[in-house]
Amino acid sequence: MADVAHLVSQAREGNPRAVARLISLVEGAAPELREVMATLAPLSGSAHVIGITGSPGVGKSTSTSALVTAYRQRGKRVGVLAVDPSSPFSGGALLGDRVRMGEHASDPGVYIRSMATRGHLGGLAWSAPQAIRVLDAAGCDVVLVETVGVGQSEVEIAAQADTSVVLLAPGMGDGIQAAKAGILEIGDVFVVNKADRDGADATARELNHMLGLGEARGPGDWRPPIVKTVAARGEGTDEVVEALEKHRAWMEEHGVLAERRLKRAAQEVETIAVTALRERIADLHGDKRLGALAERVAGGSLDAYSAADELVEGLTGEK
Ligand SMILES: Nc1nc2c(ncn2[C@@H]2O[C@H](COP(=O)(O)OP(=O)(O)OP(=O)(O)O)[C@@H](O)[C@H]2O)c(=O)[nH]1
Ligand SMILES: [Mg+2]
Repeated sequence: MADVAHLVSQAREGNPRAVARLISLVEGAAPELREVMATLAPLSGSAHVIGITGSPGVGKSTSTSALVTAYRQRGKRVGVLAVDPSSPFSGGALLGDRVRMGEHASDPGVYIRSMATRGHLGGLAWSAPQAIRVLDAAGCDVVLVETVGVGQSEVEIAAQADTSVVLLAPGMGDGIQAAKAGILEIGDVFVVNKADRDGADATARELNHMLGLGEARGPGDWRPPIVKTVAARGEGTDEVVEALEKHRAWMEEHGVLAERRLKRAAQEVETIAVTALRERIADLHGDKRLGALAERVAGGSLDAYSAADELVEGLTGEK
């Protein structure tokens, strides 16, 4: 068994191996998981969690890397979590990310970690928040969560983040795609990357138009800004950081940050509880209680609903 208290204090001192070890423990649902989470609970909550999402190849990793540079210049410690819902591989950085994040590999103020969620019990909803909490407790001021994918995984990531950045690029038919996938609703900040290519202005205009078509905003409501970037050259990155800081300030001013985190906590507790219940229910085959109830239902002395109620009570009443 790992010495959790020792690992946590090392992680808070900035030891990258301790951080990596803690993430492995929570990700692999190790026996130490509960102790790790209990130790981290009072230590987390100060990081700004930023989700970065968008279609494959739009420039998420390049933008993430540029953001890391910008935040490091501002003296912030940064955690990066690259989540790939389609990959069964975890641990090291993905090959492409390793290349694009390479310049940060030796920076002690940056932690980079990739995470696969396929085949994970509870998937993204279960594993990402716990890894985020490790990075937060380890003293990261900013945690960038990059996720590739469409639809559900993007929406799930948005639910984990304080601020969601949606990336688009010109000439990918992204505008229409975004509207379809419900991405317009999750974006707090929109970035049109690859602005060195033709069509960036048109994409930004189209997006602006679509955002404007949404329901009327009241005074004090957040109007998601659209920032054009050339992430490959770091152009526009300062404006993105500015938009992110503004969004955080706006959330704090309007109580939205607390609201989002409360919602997230409720969802996390629910996911863990449902997973635990599902595990117990999956264990029921051959369970004596089920057998006895089944006999009564088959014999007509008990209806199936009452039997199910009894069974659920039996499952939740014990520890
Ligand atoms: N022209 C141009 N190319 C860019 C820019 N930013 C990124 N690219 C290139 O676009 C390609 C994809 O960039 P990535 O950062 O890997 O994109 P991604 O969204 O992380 O890709 P996946 O993780 O595979 O979904 C790479 O070849 C980048 O060099 C940009 O601003 N302009
Ligand atoms: Mg990437």
